Amino acid sequence: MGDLFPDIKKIQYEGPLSKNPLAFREYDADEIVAGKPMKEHFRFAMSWWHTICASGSDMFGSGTAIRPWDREPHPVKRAKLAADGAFEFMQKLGIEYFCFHDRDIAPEAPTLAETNERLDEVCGYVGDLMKKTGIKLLWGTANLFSHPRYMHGAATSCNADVFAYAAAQVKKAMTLTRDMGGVNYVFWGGREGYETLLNTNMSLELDNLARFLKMATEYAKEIGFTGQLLIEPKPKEPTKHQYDYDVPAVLAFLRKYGLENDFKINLEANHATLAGHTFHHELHIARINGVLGSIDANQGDLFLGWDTDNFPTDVNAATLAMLEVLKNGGIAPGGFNFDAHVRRPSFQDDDLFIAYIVGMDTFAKGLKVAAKLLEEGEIEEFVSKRYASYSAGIGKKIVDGQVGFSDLEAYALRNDQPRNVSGRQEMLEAIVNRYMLNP
Ligand code: XLS
Ligand code: NI
Ligand code: NI
Repeated sequence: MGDLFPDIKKIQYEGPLSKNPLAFREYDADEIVAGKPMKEHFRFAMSWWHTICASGSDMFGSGTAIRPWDREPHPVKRAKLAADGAFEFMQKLGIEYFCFHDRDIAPEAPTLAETNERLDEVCGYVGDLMKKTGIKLLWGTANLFSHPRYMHGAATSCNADVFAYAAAQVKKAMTLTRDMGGVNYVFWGGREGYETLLNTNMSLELDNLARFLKMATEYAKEIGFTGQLLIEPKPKEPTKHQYDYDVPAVLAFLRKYGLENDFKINLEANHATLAGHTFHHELHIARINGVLGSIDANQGDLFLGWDTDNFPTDVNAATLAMLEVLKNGGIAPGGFNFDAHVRRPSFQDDDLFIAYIVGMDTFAKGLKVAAKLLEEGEIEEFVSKRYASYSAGIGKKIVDGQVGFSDLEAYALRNDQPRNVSGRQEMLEAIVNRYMLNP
């Protein structure tokens, strides 16, 4: 283990009553819950951009955090030192995966060829650290949104030269992801959307986005990259309207262009809330459509209304999310990537550790509560009773396709006072609370 965070020791599990901010209270990596160790349920990952690169800068001011590697002026040396820091950080937290954008790991150089050389050098270095530590790559991706060339979008740019540049960037990022043994590759359409329809040919932009993704699937096959391809929905920010708005929009897009067998979905909690949904809702839709691929674990500040990417601390939301993950039979080969950054005033290095600990603890608690809820089955039993009318009589005939409108009219004329019973929402919420508060 390195010594860029000399004051932090390996984080230990100390049990729910520990007052030590640098200890786990709920996450005990090897504890068996619902048949497997906690760490296998989650496959927690560190986000390179928010953890290693983020400085706390915002629209109104420059960064507040200076990390140990920021003092190194040479860009490639700094990138390698940052990689040392990243692996020390993950080892101390017991995190076994990471995720990165091409531009997080090595900064852009004056030309594409030089940038690629830099990437090769730093990724080679990271690859050695992976071998040494056993830490793995959950997913790679390409940053197609920060550089000014992407002002009009990448695959949906009005400028075909930019489309080509974006393709070159994804080609390189996917090749590196394969070389580093990555098990997923993510497409978040950073600027794939529009600001005003007055200057936008939406029909061409969407066709081009599909062409781009099709080429990506072909290239993956060509190079033998067998990882899962993921699309990450987000409704807005940075553009006013992003095409991959939410799970239903992505599903409709994939089906329209015949791409539905090639992609699954990487769901981020804060993107769900930006779209006006709960995280639970988006996870549920993805699961029942068989496309729940991976998770970007974070939480939005609902009073601010943008992608605040807070660390997740809401145990109730985590419990509902874990219900979906368990019902999905797990999330592998996906995982839980902390797409979250510390608040601007939380600028000290130990804040990074504390933030990851609370995120991991929140999901660990959610997992335990969800596992218990499913084991006892009170909610499942309620739901199955609620729909019992479809298991016999007229309901069964509807489900089996044995009746049409005329049969149903005849039935309704005979039974013209349907009787309903309560949906019991408050009772069900109380049940969730009972499991959450009395383990
Ligand atoms: C930004 C996205 C981004 C993706 C990866 O809002 O969440 O971080 O996860 O490009
Ligand atoms: Ni994300
Ligand atoms: Ni986000």
